Formats: sequence, C-alpha cells, structure tokens
Amino acid sequence: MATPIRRALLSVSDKTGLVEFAQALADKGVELLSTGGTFKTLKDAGIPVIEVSSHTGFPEIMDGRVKTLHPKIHGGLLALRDNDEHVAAMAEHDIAPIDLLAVNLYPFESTVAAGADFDTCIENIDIGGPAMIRAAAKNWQGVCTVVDVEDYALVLEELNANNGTTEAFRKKMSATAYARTGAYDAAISNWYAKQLEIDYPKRKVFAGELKQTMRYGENSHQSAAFYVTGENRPGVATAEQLNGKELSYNNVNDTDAAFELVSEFKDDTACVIVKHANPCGVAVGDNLKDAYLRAYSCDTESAFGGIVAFNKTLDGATAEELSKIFLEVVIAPQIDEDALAILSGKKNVRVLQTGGMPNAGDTADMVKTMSGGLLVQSKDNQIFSDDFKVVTERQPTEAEMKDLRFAFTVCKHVKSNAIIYCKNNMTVGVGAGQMSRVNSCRIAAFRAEQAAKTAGDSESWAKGSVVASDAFFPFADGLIEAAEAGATAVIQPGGSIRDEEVIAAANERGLAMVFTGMRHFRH
Ligand code: 93A
Repeated sequence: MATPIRRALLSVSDKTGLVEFAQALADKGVELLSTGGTFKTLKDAGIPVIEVSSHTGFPEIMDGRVKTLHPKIHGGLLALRDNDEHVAAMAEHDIAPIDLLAVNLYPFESTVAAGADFDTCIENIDIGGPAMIRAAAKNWQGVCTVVDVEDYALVLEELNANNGTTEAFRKKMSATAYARTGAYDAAISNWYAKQLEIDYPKRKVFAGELKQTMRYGENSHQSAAFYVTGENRPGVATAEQLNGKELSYNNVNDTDAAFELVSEFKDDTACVIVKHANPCGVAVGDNLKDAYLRAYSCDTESAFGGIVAFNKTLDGATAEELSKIFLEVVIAPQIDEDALAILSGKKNVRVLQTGGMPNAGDTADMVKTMSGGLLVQSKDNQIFSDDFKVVTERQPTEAEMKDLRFAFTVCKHVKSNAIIYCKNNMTVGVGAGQMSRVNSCRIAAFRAEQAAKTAGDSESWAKGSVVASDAFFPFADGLIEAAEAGATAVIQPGGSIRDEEVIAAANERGLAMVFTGMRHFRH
C-alpha cells in the first residue's frame, strides 16, 4: 500500500528542476517547507511554500550554518508514524511529520575540483543536509528521500502511479541516499587527508560519485559503473566526449593508461597507442601526425581497434591519418575544428577532449579489490631524473642516452615483466605482461622484426636500439637476448645478486648499461 505525501521539505543547492518538481508536488496538495534560498526560488515562481524558520519558529543563524538542525525538522523526519510513543511526542512538541525530503548538498566536490582555497572548501561542507538525509533515509517506513535532481522524475512517476510512495520505492531511495552521504564524507575525508599529507593507513576512505553506468564490465556478463572522485586532474574521468558511442569499461581503462603515459612527455609532441591496457606504440615526433605515424609503425597489427592518446591539440592532418583505421577512442587535451569534422564522419570513434594535461608527477591513490579487501598504494609518480649510474666500460652515447630515458619512461606504463626496445624516440618492440623476463625480451625482439617487415626493411628494428627493463635482470639471459636482437644499450634498475654477471655479459658484447635504482613494476 502506498503512503501519501502530505508535507515535503525541499532544501537544495542545485536548483535545477526545482520549480517544476515543487509545482507538481503542490498540485498534488503537498505542503512545502523550504530553507532560505530554496524558499526564495519557489516563492518567486509563485509556488505556495513555508520557510523552515517560520515552521520551526527559529531563525537561520550563523550564516546559515544552522538552518534545519532543529527537533521540529529531525523529529518530523525520524518519528515512526505507527509508534504510540513517537506519535505522543510529536503531539506534545508540536512536531509535524515530513513525508518527503529532497536535498542536494553544498557542492563540496565541485568546489574542490575548481581549486578553491582551504576556507572555501570547509565552508562548503554541508552539515544540516546530510543530517536530514540520514534521518529521513533511516525512517524509510514513512519518508521518501531524494538526493539527486535526476530522481525528481522517478518520484513523480511513483506518485502518479500509486498516489503515494510504496515501501519498495522508499527503501530504494534510502539506499541511494546513504550512497550519497557516504561518497560525500569520503570526498571530504580524502580532500582533508591530502591537505595534511596524511598517508595510509589513516586515509582509507574510497568512494566517488557515479558518472556512468556501463552496459557491462570487462565481459558482457559483468556489470560495471564509472565513479569519479572529483579530483582536479584532466583525464578520462573529466573529459568531454565530442563524438562516438558511450565509453565502455575497457575503453575507460585503456584510455586512462594511454593518457597517463602520453602525459609523461610534456616537453615533446607525443602519441601513445594502447591495446589491453599496454602500449603497442609510443613515439615523439616533429608534429602530431609524425608522432602518430611513428607510434603506429611500431605495431600496425595491434593498433587496430586501439586507443590513441595525444599530448597536444589534435589537428586535421593527424585526424585524417587516424580515420584510416578502426579505432575505439581518441583522446587529446584539445581537438581542433578540422580534426573534429573529420572524426565526426566516423560514428563509432569516441573522441575525448580533456581541456589539459595531467602532471605525471602528481600523487594519486591506486586501489585494487581483493577477496574481502582493498589493496591500496600511492601512484608510481616517479619521474626519471639524472640520478643514474653507468655500470659498463662503455658510456652510452648522447643518442643512446636520449632513447634510454624515453624507453625507461615507457616501461613504467607497461605491465610486468616489461621489456621495451626503442630507437629515435619511439618504441620498436614491446614485451609486456610475461611471467619471465627473458620471454618478454624475445617477444619484444620478435615485434621489432615484424615492424621492420611491415615497413619493408630487411634489418630488424631492434638493430641499433636501446632496451629498458622495468626491473633488474635476474640472470644474464635476458640481456643476451636483447644484445643478440641488436640492442646496443640497456637501462634497468639494477640490484640483482647477479648484477656482476649481467654487467660482464654487457661488457663482453660492447653494450653500455645504466642502473636507475628505481623499479617500475606494474601489474
Ligand atoms: O550549513 S548547513 O550545514 N546547516 C544546515 O542546517 C542546513 N540545512 C540545509 N547547510 C544546510 N542545508 C543545506 O542548505 C542543504 O543541504 C542545501 O544544500 C542548502 C540549501 O540552502 P538554501 O535553500 O538556502 O539555498
């Protein structure tokens, strides 16, 4: 049986859809109560409404910090309608039941995202709103709680269909309400921890705001959704989509990997092509088209259906090249008009514009679920510096050193065991996600041969390349594979008990090798 709504309290920061919703409620004979700003909007629209302060007989005080924190409000929300004692208390204290609460909170998340100062963020922490939401949602037996502008239509549908709200509906709205207060407090807690640089395990609240429900997850039998944490960091979470179908789970995952990697090359014009969360081509170029064509040439096979990320404005000439193959996603800080016109001709390619590049050195949380737990760590935000050691008799040449830097930067973004061959600021062979390092070396060498074949070159692209390894070579075998494939210089963290063996193998073959002392596992 549906419970009718006699009285509703509306207190909203985001006034979108408010007047229409309130009018529809008023038309159904619902008495409306509202806080200052909401009251004014409704009154100006000619909708009959009572100000909360006249309902409680207590003014809004302290710049609005205390508006609804009053027993007449909380009693009206919390009283069990079928409990004699509660009913008697309502009568004794002149408390009127409130059957519907519509609140949206002070915009804390967007205030933080806009880069507001500490005091402004603090002022945007809503206290009365969450208190009312939690009270109303607890009392699902009598109260319907609405926390999202998008849900006004649902409520009106429910009222039209049932002349009131059903128990099932109120319970569902309560669950949504607690998701909102939970996410809101998590956002506050995470922001606060960041201000004070509090590290794990004290900062351990992970939640976000729902951005998108996906049709399915990694596979069609899995459900999925995308939550945004409101951090002010350009990327797939904040991008504007200018073209194409809705993003899928795998699109988001791969696009993030691609954009994070391309953000490493902030002094250059770069392109990254990703498949299955690993780069299959990365290059720096004279211009964007050049960077793309070089990245593409590394592995034209894998690039099919790939994600392409750029760190500079996407132009028409580059878009023309992109449109020649099937791609899932293209992401760039800006997309110019010519590029958009070209890509718009391809209905399915998702085009994302982020408005800027993230800083690769920023800190962030990495979260993985375990059975029964969350495994968290800070992001691998280390940027390769000049803090390395040449361990071989031969020093790397200037050209080799340039490629070694490039290769080590790429290998940070490749699943372990990662081996990357690079030449002239582009990858020529990527070995990713192998259980043995030597196999990664072989796969990367194979890829370099394939790249040469595709280009019509007789000599493997590994010849004269440099090689990066995300972790030390536990044996000399991987390095020997790389030398035999034609690599002339190596970059790796070092630190194996067999380092001497590996160094000796490099010296015997005339290779130059540098140790970074920094490992880049990625799983
Ligand atoms: O400052 S508060 O934490 N103190 C309160 O007592 C209170 N009651 C409602 N903020 C409070 N609210 C919030 O005011 C609501 O959650 C809503 O976001 C906003 C609506 O204010 P107005 O109607 O004046 O625009």
